[in-house]
Amino acid sequence: MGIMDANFIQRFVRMAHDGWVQGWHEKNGGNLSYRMTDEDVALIHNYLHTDGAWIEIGTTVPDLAGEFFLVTGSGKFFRNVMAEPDDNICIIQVDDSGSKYQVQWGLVNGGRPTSELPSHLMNHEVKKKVSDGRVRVIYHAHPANVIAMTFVLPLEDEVFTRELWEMASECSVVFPGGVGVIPWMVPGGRDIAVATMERMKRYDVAIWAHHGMFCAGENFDAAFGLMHTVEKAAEIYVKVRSMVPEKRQTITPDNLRAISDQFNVTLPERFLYEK
Ligand code: 2HA
Ligand code: ZN
Repeated sequence: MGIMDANFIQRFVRMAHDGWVQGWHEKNGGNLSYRMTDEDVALIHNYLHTDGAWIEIGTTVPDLAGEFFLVTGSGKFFRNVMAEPDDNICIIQVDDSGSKYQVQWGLVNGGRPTSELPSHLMNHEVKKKVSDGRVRVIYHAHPANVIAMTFVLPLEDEVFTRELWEMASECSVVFPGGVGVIPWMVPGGRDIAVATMERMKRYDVAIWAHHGMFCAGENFDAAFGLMHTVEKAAEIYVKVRSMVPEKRQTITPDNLRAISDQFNVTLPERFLYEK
């Protein structure tokens, strides 16, 4: 078996390509990470090199000590992941203190893991905890319609959640917990990582104003599907607002309550306010 035959690598590569095809990854935009299972590690163990440097993460993630992640590379293009995976993605391990990482496979022509590694790992740490270990995928993309919304709406969780839920019947079922919104911040560092991690305690979606979106999922399909659903709702929002200043009719709070009964999801009342 070659390392590229491993199912988790194939799914990672396919998702990166799917995101590129959607138009969410201009140039080196966006990044993807997957927290590997013990079985994944055992499967590809012979391909790992443990002689590289241990490098500061830029934050500490003690609850991820010793864990392995498959991640995209900094400055690498999603467009190239499928053609040359070992040049564009890598496997890293977090050290015992949770403050450093080592590249153990990939990035064969040099480079580093994603510039958003602090956000990815802090999101993984909090999601691992609140999901009892089920959430394994963190995905960051630059979808245009969600970004456009952050120029016209107040940057409040309640406002974004409600507008997105109103845009299609499936939305409140796909992200019943709602979405978090973060004001514009400098990308790449610990501050934006902390702000994102705070939202991820509650939500599976964090929108970065004038930048993009983070989604968390138990597997690749869940994380990609969430990104896709939120961005589709945002696209409908942009189309509606492009046609008329105000909606003529919409999905009402009572309609949303009826959906929650039918589909057995709990929609927090704070999103169902009267306008
Ligand atoms: O270039 O998306 O946020 C990668 C990014 C940084
Ligand atoms: Zn970005």
